[in-house]
Amino acid sequence: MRKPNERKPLVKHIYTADPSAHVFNGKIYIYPSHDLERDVPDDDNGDQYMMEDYHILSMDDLDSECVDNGCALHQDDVPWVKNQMWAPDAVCVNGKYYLVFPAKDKDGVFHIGVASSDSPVGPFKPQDNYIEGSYSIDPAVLQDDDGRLYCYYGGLWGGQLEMWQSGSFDPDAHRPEGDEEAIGPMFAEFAPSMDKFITEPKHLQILDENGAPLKAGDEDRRYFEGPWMHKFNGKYYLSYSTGTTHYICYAEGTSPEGPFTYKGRIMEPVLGWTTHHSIVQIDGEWYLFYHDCELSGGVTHERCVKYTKLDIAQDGTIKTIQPYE
Ligand code: FUB
Repeated sequence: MRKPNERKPLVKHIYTADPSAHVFNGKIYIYPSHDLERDVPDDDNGDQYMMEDYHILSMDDLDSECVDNGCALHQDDVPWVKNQMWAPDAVCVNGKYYLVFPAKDKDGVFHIGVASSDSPVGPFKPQDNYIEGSYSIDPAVLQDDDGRLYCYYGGLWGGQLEMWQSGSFDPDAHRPEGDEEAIGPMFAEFAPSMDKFITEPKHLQILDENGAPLKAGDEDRRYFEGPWMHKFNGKYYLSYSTGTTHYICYAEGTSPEGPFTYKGRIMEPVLGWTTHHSIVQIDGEWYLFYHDCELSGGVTHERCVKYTKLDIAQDGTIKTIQPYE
Protein backbone atom coordinates (compact mmCIF):
# COMPACT_ATOMS: atom_id res chain seq x y z
CA MET A 1 0.00 0.00 0.00
CA ARG A 2 1.28 3.48 -0.90
CA LYS A 3 1.78 6.19 1.72
CA PRO A 4 -0.57 9.23 1.46
CA ASN A 5 2.20 11.53 0.16
CA GLU A 6 3.79 8.98 -2.16
CA ARG A 7 4.10 9.91 -5.86
CA LYS A 8 2.43 13.28 -5.17
CA PRO A 9 4.02 16.76 -5.34
CA LEU A 10 5.55 17.31 -1.88
CA VAL A 11 4.95 21.06 -2.09
CA LYS A 12 2.67 22.97 -4.45
CA HIS A 13 3.29 26.64 -3.64
CA ILE A 14 6.67 26.70 -5.43
CA TYR A 15 8.19 24.61 -8.22
CA THR A 16 10.97 22.27 -7.07
CA ALA A 17 13.26 19.81 -8.85
CA ASP A 18 16.46 17.72 -8.59
CA PRO A 19 15.79 16.54 -5.00
CA SER A 20 18.76 15.40 -2.91
CA ALA A 21 17.23 13.79 0.18
CA HIS A 22 19.02 13.07 3.46
CA VAL A 23 18.16 12.06 7.00
CA PHE A 24 19.86 14.32 9.58
CA ASN A 25 19.12 13.77 13.28
CA GLY A 26 16.13 11.57 12.48
CA LYS A 27 14.38 14.11 10.23
CA ILE A 28 14.08 14.13 6.42
CA TYR A 29 15.64 17.07 4.56
CA ILE A 30 15.29 17.61 0.82
CA TYR A 31 17.72 19.88 -1.05
CA PRO A 32 16.04 20.74 -4.38
CA SER A 33 16.45 23.23 -7.17
CA HIS A 34 13.87 26.03 -6.97
CA ASP A 35 12.32 26.31 -10.44
CA LEU A 36 10.95 29.72 -11.44
CA GLU A 37 8.22 30.69 -13.88
CA ARG A 38 10.25 32.32 -16.63
CA ASP A 39 9.12 33.00 -20.17
CA VAL A 40 12.32 31.65 -21.72
CA PRO A 41 11.98 29.29 -24.71
CA ASP A 42 13.29 25.73 -24.21
CA ASP A 43 16.70 25.04 -25.73
CA ASP A 44 19.36 22.31 -25.53
CA ASN A 45 21.51 24.59 -23.42
CA GLY A 46 18.99 24.64 -20.55
CA ASP A 47 18.58 28.43 -20.72
CA GLN A 48 15.01 27.96 -19.47
CA TYR A 49 16.34 26.81 -16.08
CA MET A 50 16.95 30.26 -14.57
CA MET A 51 16.91 29.38 -10.87
CA GLU A 52 18.10 32.05 -8.43
CA ASP A 53 18.02 30.51 -4.95
CA TYR A 54 17.58 27.42 -2.82
CA HIS A 55 14.71 26.52 -0.47
CA ILE A 56 15.30 23.52 1.79
CA LEU A 57 12.30 21.26 2.41
CA SER A 58 11.84 19.11 5.51
CA MET A 59 9.52 16.41 6.79
CA ASP A 60 9.29 14.83 10.24
CA ASP A 61 8.57 11.54 8.50
CA LEU A 62 7.26 10.36 5.14
CA ASP A 63 3.61 10.74 6.20
CA SER A 64 3.88 14.27 7.52
CA GLU A 65 3.50 17.63 5.80
CA CYS A 66 6.49 18.83 3.79
CA VAL A 67 7.69 22.22 5.06
CA ASP A 68 9.41 24.92 2.97
CA ASN A 69 12.04 26.53 5.22
CA GLY A 70 12.39 29.65 3.07
CA CYS A 71 15.32 31.03 1.11
CA ALA A 72 18.53 29.37 2.32
CA LEU A 73 20.93 30.91 -0.21
CA HIS A 74 20.41 33.44 -3.03
CA GLN A 75 22.66 33.98 -6.05
CA ASP A 76 23.07 37.67 -5.15
CA ASP A 77 24.88 36.58 -1.97
CA VAL A 78 27.47 34.42 -3.75
CA PRO A 79 30.38 36.60 -4.96
CA TRP A 80 31.42 34.41 -7.92
CA VAL A 81 27.93 33.58 -9.25
CA LYS A 82 26.14 35.20 -12.18
CA ASN A 83 23.06 32.94 -12.48
CA GLN A 84 21.54 29.46 -12.89
CA MET A 85 21.68 27.93 -9.42
CA TRP A 86 21.09 24.33 -10.51
CA ALA A 87 20.83 20.97 -8.72
CA PRO A 88 22.41 21.00 -5.22
CA ASP A 89 23.30 18.42 -2.59
CA ALA A 90 24.17 18.68 1.10
CA VAL A 91 26.36 16.89 3.60
CA CYS A 92 26.91 17.11 7.36
CA VAL A 93 30.56 17.07 8.48
CA ASN A 94 31.47 17.39 12.16
CA GLY A 95 28.10 19.00 12.98
CA LYS A 96 28.28 21.61 10.18
CA TYR A 97 25.99 21.46 7.17
CA TYR A 98 27.38 22.13 3.72
CA LEU A 99 25.28 23.00 0.69
CA VAL A 100 27.15 22.00 -2.47
CA PHE A 101 25.77 23.65 -5.58
CA PRO A 102 26.53 24.39 -9.24
CA ALA A 103 26.07 27.80 -10.82
CA LYS A 104 27.44 29.88 -13.68
CA ASP A 105 30.29 32.26 -12.96
CA LYS A 106 30.41 35.80 -14.35
CA ASP A 107 31.71 34.39 -17.69
CA GLY A 108 28.84 31.90 -18.01
CA VAL A 109 30.94 28.85 -17.05
CA PHE A 110 29.50 26.32 -14.58
CA HIS A 111 31.48 25.53 -11.42
CA ILE A 112 30.68 23.98 -8.05
CA GLY A 113 30.46 26.07 -4.90
CA VAL A 114 30.02 25.33 -1.21
CA ALA A 115 28.14 27.22 1.51
CA SER A 116 27.91 26.30 5.19
CA SER A 117 25.50 26.60 8.10
CA ASP A 118 24.99 25.33 11.63
CA SER A 119 21.46 24.31 10.61
CA PRO A 120 20.43 21.80 7.92
CA VAL A 121 17.96 24.37 6.53
CA GLY A 122 20.39 27.29 6.44
CA PRO A 123 20.76 30.17 5.92
CA PHE A 124 24.03 29.11 4.28
CA LYS A 125 27.13 31.31 4.10
CA PRO A 126 28.93 30.85 0.78
CA GLN A 127 32.67 30.51 0.34
CA ASP A 128 34.18 33.45 -1.59
CA ASN A 129 35.03 31.43 -4.67
CA TYR A 130 34.06 28.15 -6.32
CA ILE A 131 35.99 24.97 -5.56
CA GLU A 132 39.25 25.23 -7.49
CA GLY A 133 39.36 22.74 -10.35
CA SER A 134 35.59 22.15 -10.28
CA TYR A 135 33.40 22.52 -13.34
CA SER A 136 30.05 21.42 -14.79
CA ILE A 137 26.91 20.66 -12.73
CA ASP A 138 24.93 18.32 -10.47
CA PRO A 139 27.26 17.62 -7.52
CA ALA A 140 26.32 14.70 -5.25
CA VAL A 141 28.41 13.96 -2.17
CA LEU A 142 28.82 10.50 -0.66
CA GLN A 143 30.06 10.47 2.91
CA ASP A 144 31.57 7.02 3.05
CA ASP A 145 31.53 4.82 6.16
CA ASP A 146 35.11 5.91 6.97
CA GLY A 147 34.07 9.61 6.74
CA ARG A 148 35.76 10.32 3.39
CA LEU A 149 33.79 12.71 1.20
CA TYR A 150 33.41 11.83 -2.46
CA CYS A 151 31.93 14.23 -4.98
CA TYR A 152 30.26 12.95 -8.16
CA TYR A 153 29.26 15.57 -10.72
CA GLY A 154 28.92 16.55 -14.35
CA GLY A 155 26.29 16.96 -17.04
CA LEU A 156 26.36 16.95 -20.85
CA TRP A 157 25.11 19.67 -23.22
CA GLY A 158 24.05 22.72 -21.12
CA GLY A 159 25.95 21.18 -18.20
CA GLN A 160 29.17 21.83 -20.21
CA LEU A 161 30.95 18.56 -19.31
CA GLU A 162 32.10 17.90 -22.91
CA MET A 163 33.71 21.36 -22.96
CA TRP A 164 36.35 20.28 -20.42
CA GLN A 165 37.71 17.18 -22.21
CA SER A 166 41.04 18.87 -22.91
CA GLY A 167 41.43 19.96 -19.27
CA SER A 168 40.51 23.57 -19.99
CA PHE A 169 37.22 25.15 -21.06
CA ASP A 170 36.53 24.92 -24.78
CA PRO A 171 32.96 25.89 -25.74
CA ASP A 172 33.50 24.39 -29.22
CA ALA A 173 34.77 21.01 -28.02
CA HIS A 174 33.65 17.92 -29.96
CA ARG A 175 30.70 16.03 -28.44
CA PRO A 176 31.52 12.29 -28.44
CA GLU A 177 29.05 10.33 -30.56
CA GLY A 178 28.34 6.88 -32.02
CA ASP A 179 31.07 4.36 -31.17
CA GLU A 180 33.24 6.87 -29.33
CA GLU A 181 33.54 6.24 -25.59
CA ALA A 182 30.85 7.99 -23.56
CA ILE A 183 31.91 10.64 -21.08
CA GLY A 184 31.28 9.39 -17.56
CA PRO A 185 30.50 11.47 -14.50
CA MET A 186 33.40 13.19 -12.73
CA PHE A 187 34.80 12.14 -9.37
CA ALA A 188 36.93 14.03 -6.83
CA GLU A 189 37.44 13.81 -3.07
CA PHE A 190 36.59 16.78 -0.86
CA ALA A 191 38.83 17.82 2.03
CA PRO A 192 37.07 17.41 5.42
CA SER A 193 37.03 21.25 5.52
CA MET A 194 34.83 21.14 2.37
CA ASP A 195 36.73 24.04 0.79
CA LYS A 196 38.85 22.15 -1.75
CA PHE A 197 39.25 18.95 -3.69
CA ILE A 198 42.18 16.85 -2.47
CA THR A 199 42.31 14.64 -5.55
CA GLU A 200 42.60 15.55 -9.22
CA PRO A 201 39.08 15.31 -10.72
CA LYS A 202 38.77 12.23 -12.88
CA HIS A 203 36.27 10.76 -15.27
CA LEU A 204 34.53 7.52 -14.12
CA GLN A 205 33.89 4.61 -16.44
CA ILE A 206 30.61 2.76 -16.80
CA LEU A 207 31.14 -0.64 -18.43
CA ASP A 208 28.76 -2.92 -20.30
CA GLU A 209 28.20 -6.62 -19.50
CA ASN A 210 31.40 -7.53 -21.43
CA GLY A 211 33.57 -5.07 -19.54
CA ALA A 212 33.74 -2.54 -22.40
CA PRO A 213 33.11 1.18 -21.67
CA LEU A 214 29.64 2.33 -22.72
CA LYS A 215 29.61 4.19 -26.03
CA ALA A 216 28.34 7.72 -26.58
CA GLY A 217 25.71 6.43 -29.02
CA ASP A 218 24.28 4.05 -26.41
CA GLU A 219 21.80 6.68 -25.24
CA ASP A 220 19.61 4.20 -23.36
CA ARG A 221 22.49 3.47 -20.95
CA ARG A 222 25.22 6.10 -21.12
CA TYR A 223 25.61 8.81 -18.47
CA PHE A 224 24.05 12.23 -19.15
CA GLU A 225 23.63 14.05 -15.80
CA GLY A 226 22.32 13.81 -12.23
CA PRO A 227 24.69 11.33 -10.52
CA TRP A 228 23.87 9.82 -7.14
CA MET A 229 25.79 7.26 -5.11
CA HIS A 230 24.36 4.90 -2.52
CA LYS A 231 25.98 1.99 -0.74
CA PHE A 232 24.22 -1.31 -0.28
CA ASN A 233 25.75 -4.38 1.38
CA GLY A 234 29.23 -2.89 0.97
CA LYS A 235 28.92 -2.20 -2.78
CA TYR A 236 28.72 1.18 -4.50
CA TYR A 237 25.75 2.00 -6.73
CA LEU A 238 26.07 4.91 -9.16
CA SER A 239 22.71 6.04 -10.50
CA TYR A 240 22.13 8.76 -13.09
CA SER A 241 19.90 10.19 -15.79
CA THR A 242 20.36 9.18 -19.43
CA GLY A 243 19.10 12.64 -20.51
CA THR A 244 17.97 12.25 -24.12
CA THR A 245 16.23 8.94 -23.39
CA HIS A 246 14.91 10.09 -19.98
CA TYR A 247 15.73 7.01 -17.88
CA ILE A 248 17.19 6.79 -14.40
CA CYS A 249 19.72 3.95 -14.58
CA TYR A 250 22.27 2.41 -12.25
CA ALA A 251 25.64 0.70 -12.32
CA GLU A 252 27.42 -1.32 -9.62
CA GLY A 253 31.03 -1.21 -8.40
CA THR A 254 33.22 -2.39 -5.55
CA SER A 255 35.08 0.92 -5.16
CA PRO A 256 33.79 4.54 -4.92
CA GLU A 257 35.98 5.32 -7.96
CA GLY A 258 34.54 2.49 -10.04
CA PRO A 259 34.71 1.17 -12.61
CA PHE A 260 30.98 0.55 -12.52
CA THR A 261 29.09 -2.09 -14.47
CA TYR A 262 25.72 -1.13 -15.93
CA LYS A 263 22.89 -2.96 -14.14
CA GLY A 264 19.56 -1.62 -15.33
CA ARG A 265 16.83 0.97 -15.07
CA ILE A 266 15.48 2.40 -11.84
CA MET A 267 12.71 4.49 -13.37
CA GLU A 268 11.00 4.83 -16.73
CA PRO A 269 10.54 8.40 -18.11
CA VAL A 270 8.45 10.92 -16.21
CA LEU A 271 6.40 13.81 -17.61
CA GLY A 272 8.92 16.46 -18.71
CA TRP A 273 12.36 16.32 -20.35
CA THR A 274 14.63 16.00 -17.32
CA THR A 275 14.69 13.26 -14.73
CA HIS A 276 16.82 13.63 -11.59
CA HIS A 277 16.74 11.73 -8.33
CA SER A 278 18.32 10.71 -5.05
CA ILE A 279 18.20 7.44 -3.13
CA VAL A 280 18.00 7.38 0.67
CA GLN A 281 17.34 4.87 3.41
CA ILE A 282 14.62 5.94 5.87
CA ASP A 283 13.67 3.72 8.83
CA GLY A 284 15.28 0.70 7.17
CA GLU A 285 13.48 1.09 3.82
CA TRP A 286 14.88 2.59 0.61
CA TYR A 287 13.21 5.50 -1.19
CA LEU A 288 13.66 7.32 -4.49
CA PHE A 289 13.13 11.09 -4.51
CA TYR A 290 12.55 12.41 -8.04
CA HIS A 291 10.68 15.08 -9.96
CA ASP A 292 8.27 15.44 -12.83
CA CYS A 293 6.24 18.27 -14.41
CA GLU A 294 2.78 17.20 -13.21
CA LEU A 295 2.15 20.36 -11.17
CA SER A 296 2.67 22.66 -14.18
CA GLY A 297 0.95 20.34 -16.66
CA GLY A 298 4.23 19.57 -18.45
CA VAL A 299 6.23 22.84 -18.50
CA THR A 300 9.82 21.54 -18.60
CA HIS A 301 11.29 24.11 -16.21
CA GLU A 302 8.40 24.09 -13.69
CA ARG A 303 8.86 20.78 -11.93
CA CYS A 304 7.72 19.22 -8.64
CA VAL A 305 9.50 16.92 -6.23
CA LYS A 306 7.99 13.55 -5.30
CA TYR A 307 9.11 10.33 -3.63
CA THR A 308 8.33 6.65 -3.96
CA LYS A 309 9.45 3.44 -2.31
CA LEU A 310 12.27 1.47 -3.92
CA ASP A 311 12.38 -2.29 -4.05
CA ILE A 312 16.01 -3.43 -3.67
CA ALA A 313 16.80 -7.18 -3.60
CA GLN A 314 19.51 -8.60 -1.34
CA ASP A 315 21.97 -8.73 -4.28
CA GLY A 316 21.45 -4.99 -4.91
CA THR A 317 19.14 -5.37 -7.91
CA ILE A 318 16.63 -2.51 -8.08
CA LYS A 319 13.13 -3.13 -9.45
CA THR A 320 12.25 -0.72 -12.27
CA ILE A 321 9.58 1.82 -11.32
CA GLN A 322 6.75 2.69 -13.70
CA PRO A 323 6.12 6.22 -12.34
CA TYR A 324 2.40 6.42 -13.13
CA GLU A 325 1.16 2.89 -12.35
O1 FUB B 1 17.64 21.71 -12.84
C1 FUB B 1 18.52 22.05 -13.88
C2 FUB B 1 19.09 20.82 -14.50
O2 FUB B 1 18.03 20.02 -15.01
C3 FUB B 1 19.80 19.91 -13.55
O3 FUB B 1 21.07 20.34 -13.22
C4 FUB B 1 19.76 18.65 -14.33
O4 FUB B 1 20.10 17.50 -13.61
C5 FUB B 1 18.33 18.64 -14.81
O5 FUB B 1 17.44 18.13 -13.87
